[in-house]
Amino acid sequence: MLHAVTREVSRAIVRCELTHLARRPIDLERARAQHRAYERVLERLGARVERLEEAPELPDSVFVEDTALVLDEIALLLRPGAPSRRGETGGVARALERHRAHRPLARLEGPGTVDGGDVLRLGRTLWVGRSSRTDAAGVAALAAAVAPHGYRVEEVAVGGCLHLKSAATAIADDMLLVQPAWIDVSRFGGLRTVEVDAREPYGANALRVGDRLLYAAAFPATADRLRRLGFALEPVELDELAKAEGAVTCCSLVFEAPALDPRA
Ligand code: CIR
Repeated sequence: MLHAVTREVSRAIVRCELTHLARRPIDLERARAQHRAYERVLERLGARVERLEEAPELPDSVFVEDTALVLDEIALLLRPGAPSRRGETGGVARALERHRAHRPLARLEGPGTVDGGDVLRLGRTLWVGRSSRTDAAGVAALAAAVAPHGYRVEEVAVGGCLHLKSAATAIADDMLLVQPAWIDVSRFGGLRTVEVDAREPYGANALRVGDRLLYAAAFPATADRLRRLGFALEPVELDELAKAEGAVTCCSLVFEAPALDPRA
């Protein structure tokens, strides 16, 4: 079955990390309501949502994507690039532990760093962004961890945005939604690409669940472009979390695994 791990928005989100945005007030209740609506969309699409409890001292802990990489064969706890975020992995580890029978849980050891927002999976290839959060040692450690499971790592330089997945996400098995200002799109070789509308520079982040795309309502022109290409969109409002530099993929870890035994 499809699982989605999420985490309640921390009351400390007002102290979140910011790299490319100026700080603006974040309305905690509004952020939480939008986050719940996002979870409901995941549920409607068939996911069993497991929301981890709030971490009041970890401002960015709602962005669970950055803490782990969950593949069919292995789950890997990552080492986020921002020191303020390293404590987030503990809670996520406990959630993933429960799926341990299905796949081993490993940990990316330092000194390298990788944020999950920099890891874009397409089949057996992991495209990994070299960003302000993910360094060369992290990419090498990640490549070594996944190689025995048949995954190849390809590095992509990222500039001007936080993560690779701010600039490119998969919208089909062989197609990416991209923001060419922040990555060299030719790096993706034979893959087909759809560009964001120029008025919507942050519009390249979509979360693919089955045959649908969770997509922020803030980007209507790009949404129209995707619909005209035949994509079925599930609009989500995430503008409060966008002030914390979060987008749709950041707020969940979505993976297939057997249903958990309710007695476990
Ligand atoms: C951070 O700077 O780490 C958070 N404020 C935003 C993280 C967003 N995560 C993601 O795109 N995967």
